[in-house]
This record gives sequence, structure tokens and C-alpha cells, in this order.
Amino acid sequence: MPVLPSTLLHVLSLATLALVPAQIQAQAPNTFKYVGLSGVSAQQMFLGTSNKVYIVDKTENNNATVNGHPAWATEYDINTNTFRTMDVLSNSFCAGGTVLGNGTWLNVGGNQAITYGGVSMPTAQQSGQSAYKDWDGGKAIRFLDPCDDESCEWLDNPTMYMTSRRWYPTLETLEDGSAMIMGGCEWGGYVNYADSQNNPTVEYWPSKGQPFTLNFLLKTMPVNLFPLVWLLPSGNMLIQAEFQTEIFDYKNNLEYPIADIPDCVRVYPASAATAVFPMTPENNWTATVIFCGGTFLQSDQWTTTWPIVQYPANQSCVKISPDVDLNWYHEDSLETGRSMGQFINLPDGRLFFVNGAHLGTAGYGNDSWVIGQSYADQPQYQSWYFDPKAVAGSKWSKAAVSSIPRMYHSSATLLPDGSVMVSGSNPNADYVSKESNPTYTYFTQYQVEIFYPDYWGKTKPNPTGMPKQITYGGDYFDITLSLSDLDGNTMNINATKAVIIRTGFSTHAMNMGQRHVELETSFTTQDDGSAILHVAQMEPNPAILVPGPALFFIVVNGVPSNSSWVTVGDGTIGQQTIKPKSTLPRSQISAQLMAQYGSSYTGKSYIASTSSSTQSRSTGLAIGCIFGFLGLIGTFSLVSL
Ligand SMILES: *[C@@H]1O[C@H](CO)[C@@H](O)[C@H](O)[C@H]1NC(C)=O
Ligand SMILES: *[C@@H]1O[C@H](CO)[C@@H](O)[C@H](O)[C@H]1NC(C)=O
Ligand SMILES: *[C@@H]1O[C@H](CO)[C@@H](O)[C@H](O)[C@H]1NC(C)=O
Ligand SMILES: *[C@@H]1O[C@H](CO)[C@@H](O)[C@H](O)[C@H]1NC(C)=O
Ligand SMILES: *[C@@H]1O[C@H](CO)[C@@H](O)[C@H](O)[C@H]1NC(C)=O
Ligand SMILES: *[C@@H]1O[C@H](CO)[C@@H](O)[C@H](O)[C@H]1NC(C)=O
Ligand SMILES: *[C@@H]1O[C@H](CO)[C@@H](O)[C@H](O)[C@H]1NC(C)=O
Ligand SMILES: [Cu+2]
Repeated sequence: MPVLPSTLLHVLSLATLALVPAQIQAQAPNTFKYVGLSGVSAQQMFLGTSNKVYIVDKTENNNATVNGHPAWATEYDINTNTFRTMDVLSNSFCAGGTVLGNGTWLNVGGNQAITYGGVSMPTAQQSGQSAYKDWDGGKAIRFLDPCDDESCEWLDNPTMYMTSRRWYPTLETLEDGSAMIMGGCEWGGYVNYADSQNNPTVEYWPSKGQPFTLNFLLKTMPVNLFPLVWLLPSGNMLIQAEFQTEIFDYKNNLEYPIADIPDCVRVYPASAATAVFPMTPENNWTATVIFCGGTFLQSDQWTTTWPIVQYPANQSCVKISPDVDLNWYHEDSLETGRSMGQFINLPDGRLFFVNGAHLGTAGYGNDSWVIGQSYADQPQYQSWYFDPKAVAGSKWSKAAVSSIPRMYHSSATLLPDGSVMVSGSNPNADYVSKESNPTYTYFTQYQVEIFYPDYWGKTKPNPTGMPKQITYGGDYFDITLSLSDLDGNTMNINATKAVIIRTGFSTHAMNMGQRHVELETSFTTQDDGSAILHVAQMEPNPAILVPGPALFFIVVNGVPSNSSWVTVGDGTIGQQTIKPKSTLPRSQISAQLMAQYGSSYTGKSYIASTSSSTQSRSTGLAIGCIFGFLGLIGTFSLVSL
């Protein structure tokens, strides 16, 4: 057998490599795939570790059991697609949640103990006497430190509860990694029908004293459950409920009303999809919040004496950037009006829009006009991409079509590999199956689906040097991308982004605390075709992205790597360490690459300059070349070796 020269072997193996993607991704891009069962219905869901998703339901007669009663919480393993039931003491019905700066998750509020059919237990039987063994969850704060070894459990201890009842509260993590807990009601209902029901107060965890009243929650009756709340980079809050909106300076307890939101009600139970656009160096990390869909109803129309389920949801999308402009602007509308749609920030900068229904709203009951018990009908199976950077008129494009109705009490979260987990749906007072209620249309859904975006099937970059911690300011760090990570073109390093995503706590068509932040970068190309991406730390401002766990992605030309699991900040609750803003080295293109590409860059001009790089591997003369004509921002130093 002839012996091939080693160089020829090398060439052959390179050729083979070029033909076979680094990772064979069996799943087709832009599709949903059924992967497993959640055990309990995913009314609430969040990514807790790089391999575990935590699911919390209301107390109900779920198929899965724990400690001799139906379970209403599970841990879902993304690798094995199996669940582990978890015991929760109290009724976590429509609870809110968030993750603190030290990685502990909170699940807050709920309703009284219930039994079969979701019927409340008598006041005297609120501590485990029901067939479901649930306790009153109205004041509950439940804690979880997620784990990969299946040892962690929810801590649900009445001695650690709040002082007031909150059903449908919103949580938002703050700059110091503590949580704000806002609003809710005492005993539930479709909306906050009476002042005596309303809990118009705010408190913190860890506690910063007695709850205080927020005037906004008095003014926005009766449509202010799960108020829509975002911490802004200015350190103020944007709060939206009913048609009203305000800026809340929570540090000084000052409320500034701004213009009403156009077109329709967006807050639960109208339940628009809502999220913050990517906050990037290009937009100076400005928060722009979008709202899509919802329901046009005046405050006196939130009554179940008329057939809500026949009323079409609204198509309108609006946005606001409250730190820089207090006006509302229209965005491209939905193709079909939708309530309970949900936005997931994708690593590539687009938003994924999924779940919900065209007719009716969130909620359920036994009114004469319901579908089974559902207040909504005509599930929307079509999911979409929304690209904030596309030109007006072309921001929406079709994603995949699911086969599962995702009605009231559905949820979704981004996963560490850039796919999206979708689950839940149960517009019923208790567990309902086709077998138990054959005349119903909408049953309790346990199916877990994964949505694989259209960047699936492309070769995933697999960079080295992915971080585990991100600080506020401080020294930049380096990530290395091989030529194949750069899709065979070193200059794709110029289209490479470093992105941090907080996936948030998903419930009721929103992901509390979800954020997408792009970090500043520069690069140095190397003669072997690889390149180093220099990545700045977070801006020295925790209000842009609060402390705590997050996902860190490298995105090459719109194709995300698998993420690394990072802690942003100190990993503690309290004042975070703030360092000076990172100073990045100037981007440099190696001499070889410059020679290779130079001739194709017709019209280029060179200027002599000295490299300002602290990373320069050059021992020779540094010459800068400006690609101004290419729209290149900044100056590249040509390094001659
Ligand atoms: C209910 O539980 C049984 C036993 O664990 C399991 O085989 C079945 O698939 C479950 N059904 C649903 C709908 O989850
Ligand atoms: C986070 O801080 C809270 C408040 O001090 C504490 O209860 C919790 O145990 C801490 N979590 C971790 C993982 O240290
Ligand atoms: C509605 O009817 C179902 C079936 O009869 C019952 O189990 C449930 O408790 C009722 N729900 C409400 C909110 O009254
Ligand atoms: C949405 O609301 C606006 C303003 O009330 C209204 O003009 C429009 O017709 C509504 N669209 C739908 C589909 O309900
Ligand atoms: C960017 O935002 C910060 C506040 O977060 C502000 O101080 C600064 O002036 C802004 N820069 C530009 C160029 O708008
Ligand atoms: C990404 O993660 C998945 C599993 O989560 C793994 O199978 C795959 O090999 C990883 N791909 C790369 C390029 O790291
Ligand atoms: C580098 O990126 C900038 C900004 O995205 C772009 O305008 C420019 O065309 C790119 N240059 C090259 C050589 O790819
Ligand atoms: Cu609910």
C-alpha cells in the first residue's frame, strides 16, 4: 500500500473536515420537536442550570405525584428529557418569580389551599387538610438553589412568608441583586374587581422594611394584576398596567405618569407579548420595550357577563425607550391579533414570538360562553421571528407551526444551546384530560416541545475561552475562534458578537427579568485563519443587566455557539463591585490576511499609525489601514510580522 506523504494526508483530512459540519445537528432548522413530558403543567418555568429547567404549576390533580399527593412542581432534565417531581408545600397558583444576585430563585405568592376542581378549602383548613395536601400560598416565598445532581428541593416555609397576600405579583431583580415584589390581589379573580381585593403595595426580598403603597396600583384598577415592570438602565422602573404607564424612581419613591399605551390593554388578562430589545453598544444599551397584541377593553368592560371568548385580540405592536424618549411608537403589527403571545430573546438579536390565542383572553371559569372552561379560543399555532433591526414593514417572518394549543398557563424559555423550550397550557380549574372531559377542546398539556430556530443546521461556532464570570467594568477577556468557527472566513470575526442573556422567569405570557445585552468587542486576526475576540466586561452599570446567573453566547454571523453559564457580578446580594469600563485593544488584521484580502478591498487607503493595542503580538512595524469606504467603524492596525 503506497504511503501518502503526511502533507497530502493533511490536505485530505482538511478537505474531509470542510465537507462535514463540525456538529451533525439531526433536528431540522425552524421546527418544533416533541421531546418529553413535564409531569406537571408548565404554568411557570425557568432555566435553573445549564441542564435543568424548573417547572411550577398551581396545585392540581396532576398525573405525577410526590410524597403521596399530586405534584405541582418538577425539575426537567434537558439531556434526558425526563422529570423529577419536587414537593412544594403551598398553592403556587399564578405566582411570580425571579433569580437573585446570588443565584437563589424566588417563587412568590399564590392562593389559598384548594381541593378537587380547584375549589377553595374552608378558612380553617388551609394547612394540608385538602386531598391535595396543599397549604395556603397567598403569602408564600418559595426558595430554590438549582442543582445538577437532583439533590435540591424547594424551601417553602411559612415562617419565611410575606406579611401580605399576593396572587399574581410581579418580581424584578434590582441592581443589588435583591428583588422587588409588586402588586397582586388577595383572593384572585379574572381581574382585581374590588379595592378590598387589591394589594397595591411593593416590598423587597430580602426585606427593606414594611410594604409601601404604589399610587399606580390604585389608579389602574381593575386591570393591574401581574403589572408589567422593567428596571431601566437609568435605574428607574417602567411600569405598565390598564392603559396607564409610569416611570417609578424606586430609590426616591417618586412616580412619574407618562402617556397611555396606544391601542389596547397589554397587561394580564389581555396579555400582550412583551420584551426588551437587545441592549447593545450600537444603541448605547438603551432599553426599548415592545408590546404586541392584547385586548381593547375599557376598565368597565372587564366583566364576564359578556362573551369575552368571542372577542378578537388586538394586532397592534408598540414600543417605547423610556430613558431617552417618553413617546410611544408603532411597530409592524401582528398578522393576526393575539392574546397570550410570548417573546423570547434569541441570541442572534431577534425575538421569537410563540403561544397564545386569537379570540378571548387569559383566564377560565364556568360562564355560559366558555369553551370547556377556557376564556380563549382559536389557538395560534404559527410562531414568528421579530427582527428589531429589519426595515419597517419586514420585521416579522414566519417561524415554525406547532401542533399543540398553547393557551392560558403556557410558558417558554431559551435554552443554553440557543433553542427554545415551550410547554404548559391548561385553561381549566383542575387537571383535565380528553378521557376525563371528552367534550372539552383544551386539555392540560404536559408535552414539552423544543423550537429549533433557523440557525440550526448551520455549523455552531465552538469557541475557546468562554467565561464563567462577568464583572461590571474591569479587564476585557479573550475568546479564540478557529477558522471553522468563523465559517471558513476569518473576517467573520467582524460579524461576531458576545451576548449575555438572562432567560427570566416565564409565566403568563412574559419572562420576568428577561434581558439580552451585547458586550463591546474588538479583535485580532491570526495568520492561521483563527481570530481572537477581545470582549469587554459588562458596562459598569448593574441596571443594564442585574447581577445573577445568565447565559453567555458567541454569535458568528447570526449563528450562536452553545452558551457558557456565567455569574454576572459578585455572586452575592448587596452592592456589587464596580470597576472602570473595560478598555479594548484596537482591532488588528494580520499582514497575511491583509495581503490576501487587500486586493479585493478596492479603493482602500493606508495610513501609518502605531498600534494602541496592549494585545499586539507584533514585533515589527505596525501600519493601520482604514476601511472607511466599507463602512468599517474604527481603524484596523496592519501588523507586519
Ligand atoms: C401518567 O403517569 C404514568 C405513570 O408514571 C405515565 O406512564 C403516563 O405517561 C403519564 N401520562 C401523562 C399524560 O403524563
Ligand atoms: C442568597 O441570599 C439569600 C439572602 O441572604 C439567602 O437566603 C440564600 O440562601 C442565598 N443563596 C445562596 C446560594 O447563597
Ligand atoms: C367549573 O366546573 C368544573 C366542572 O364541573 C368544576 O370542577 C370547577 O370547580 C368549576 N370551576 C369554577 C371556577 O367554578
Ligand atoms: C386594536 O385597537 C385599535 C385601537 O383601539 C383599533 O383601532 C383596532 O381596530 C384594534 N384591532 C383589533 C384587531 O382589534
Ligand atoms: C449612553 O447612555 C448613558 C446613560 O446610560 C449616558 O450617560 C450617555 O450620555 C449615553 N451616550 C450617548 C452617546 O448617548
Ligand atoms: C452544544 O451542546 C450540545 C448539547 O447541549 C452538544 O450535543 C453539542 O455537541 C454542543 N455543540 C458544540 C459545538 O459545542
Ligand atoms: C465590519 O463590520 C462593520 C459593522 O458591522 C461593517 O460595516 C463592515 O462592512 C464590516 N467589514 C468587513 C470587512 O467585513
Ligand atoms: Cu394564572
